[in-house]
Amino acid sequence: MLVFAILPAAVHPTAAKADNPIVQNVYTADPSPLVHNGRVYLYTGHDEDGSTSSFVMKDWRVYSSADMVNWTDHGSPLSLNTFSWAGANAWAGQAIERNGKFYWYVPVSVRATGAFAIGVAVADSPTGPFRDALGHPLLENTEFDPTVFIDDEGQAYLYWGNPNLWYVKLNADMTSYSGSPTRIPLTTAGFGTRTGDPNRPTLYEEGPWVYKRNGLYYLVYAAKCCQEFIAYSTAPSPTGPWTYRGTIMPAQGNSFTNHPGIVDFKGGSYFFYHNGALPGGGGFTRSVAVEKFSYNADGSIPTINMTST
Ligand code: FUB
Repeated sequence: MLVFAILPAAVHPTAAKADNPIVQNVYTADPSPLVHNGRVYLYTGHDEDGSTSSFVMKDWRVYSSADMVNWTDHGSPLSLNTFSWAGANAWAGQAIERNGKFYWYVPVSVRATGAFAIGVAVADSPTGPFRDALGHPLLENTEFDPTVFIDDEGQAYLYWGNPNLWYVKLNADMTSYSGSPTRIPLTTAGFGTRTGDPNRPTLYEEGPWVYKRNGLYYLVYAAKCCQEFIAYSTAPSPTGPWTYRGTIMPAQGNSFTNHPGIVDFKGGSYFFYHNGALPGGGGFTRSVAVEKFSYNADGSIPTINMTST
């Protein structure tokens, strides 16, 4: 049975106070926070109730907060139905704002082939409604988990991938790209050492999240399935070279995946992740949570533990 702590904004304009997990009336996964106009918008995936042996994900959801305590539910402004070419698997995406428009990059399976592709939806508001920006996939290379980052001079980058890690430069329209996708070298210096799997010598697994802080580029990701922990690497440029920096969140809780998102908001730094902490929760019925943290003086990220598992 689920606990109803966050109430639909349309029904209850005054949102309820939320502890971890942030969302307690549906299962949510793969958090992607965005700070805009004094609010944090939290974009999530949605695990269907009762999934016990595979991901059953058909839509994405949006929540927002002005204080990181009270959250408003904005419903589901994006689903597989938004993309006429999509078949299944509304997996982990990220939304970003540019020039007053909101672009939401999401991985889905192409109905005709079953292979993963990355689509992009666009809206005039952070809460939608979102429409398919292209009418076809932005990228088709069978891998998933897009993250998007716009550098100071305006160049946008899209990163994604499992088992590889890719990036491509997006054009200013945010719905096309230049050149071919580049595979980031997964070296042990860059992404740590994994033992026991000759096909995957480094810790990188999936779920990249890229941002810049004080001139340093951070790449945070889910490491070493399964059970995943969250690790990070840093670089002097958005294209590397990456240096492995260690664990942020150890493998904890009862979800075999985890998925990071980090923002600074109103003077604090916040680490979003997921676990299976709700009643009935587990690897396919996950819940998004958040922890406040402070960077160390040298810019490194401290160990962050889950406060509810
Ligand atoms: O939610 C489905 C998949 O599980 C995501 O794409 C991965 O990042 C993992 O969280």
